[in-house]
Parts: sequence; structure tokens; C-alpha cells
Amino acid sequence: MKLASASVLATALLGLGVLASAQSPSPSPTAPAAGPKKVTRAVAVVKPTQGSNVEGTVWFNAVPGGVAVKASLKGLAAGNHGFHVHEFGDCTAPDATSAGGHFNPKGNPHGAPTDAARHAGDLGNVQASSDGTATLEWTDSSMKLDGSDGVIGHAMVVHANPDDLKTQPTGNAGGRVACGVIGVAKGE
Ligand SMILES: [Cu+2]
Ligand SMILES: [Zn+2]
Repeated sequence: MKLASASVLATALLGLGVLASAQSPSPSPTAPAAGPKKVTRAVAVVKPTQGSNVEGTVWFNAVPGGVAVKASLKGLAAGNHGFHVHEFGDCTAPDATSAGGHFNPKGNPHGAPTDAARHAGDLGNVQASSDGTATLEWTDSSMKLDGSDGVIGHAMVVHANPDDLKTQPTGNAGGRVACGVIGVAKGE
């Protein structure tokens, strides 16, 4: 009985193998080498820090010109709020200080998202309206998703105050009102 079921299994596996080889097209010379799928999309769900009500979602989509960042937040005080990728994907501290400073793999000064030399994580400000919501759409020409200078695995942080885009190394944006780790998302 054992032998019989083993041979049935073997036959079934053989059948699958034949099927698979029949269905897979022969590789063309221009086909990319097989390997891990390229990451094309990432996401951070940002959660309130202690005493805050700020929450939202930030998407990162690889596009021909770089990475398109699309944020949707709520629970903010009206006005500008510093908005950065921070070094550590660690939002465990109640005030999110565990996320460290701005993500800065190239050792640049703090700056505006449009500055040539700036922290990779410098995304400037999100502007909240009187109802506390804010959206941001920004295509970052130098942002990477994965790799050693990619944003995946780091943290998206929203601040209490505006980033003045010049004070070193923080932009003087005050405390952290929301934090979320940036993770790999399914491609569109
Ligand atoms: Cu920050
Ligand atoms: Zn910075």
C-alpha cells in the first residue's frame, strides 16, 4: 500500500513536471536573469505617538522619474508639519525617538526636498487644512526603494511643527506625532 501510494505520488509529480516544462516558454536571449522580483512599491502606515491623534498612509511608487510619494494623513493641527524618512524602522518608543535622526546614507546636510544636497529622508512638510487632513504628492528624483540607500526598512515620521528646511540637522520640526515603518508592498 505504501509502495502503491508512493508510485502514484511519483507519477503525479512527473506529470506536473512535464506540464510545467511544457508551459514555460524557452528563455529568449534578452530575458532578464531569474532572481528576486524587483520592488516597485512600498508603504508605511503611520500611527499616532503618545498623546497624538495623527495617523495615515504613505505610498511609495517607483516611477520613471524616481519615486512618487503619496501621503494621506489626518488628525493634524492646521499648518505645516515636518515630514521625513528617519534612519531606523523602529517606532517602539512612545515619542518615536527610537526612529533616530533623518535617514542620511550619503552624509549630507539637512535641506529641502528640492535641494541637491540633503538628507535622503528630507521630504519637507505636509500642509494640513483646518479639518486636520493633509495630502502630499511628490516625485522624488533621487529616492530609492530598496538597497542600502533605499527607504524600505526605515521609518516615516510626521512632526508637530514645520520643518524650516535649514536648521541642522532636524529642520527644527519639534516632536514626533506619528511614525510608521516603510515596508515592501505588492506591485501595481
Ligand atoms: Cu523627522
Ligand atoms: Zn533632514
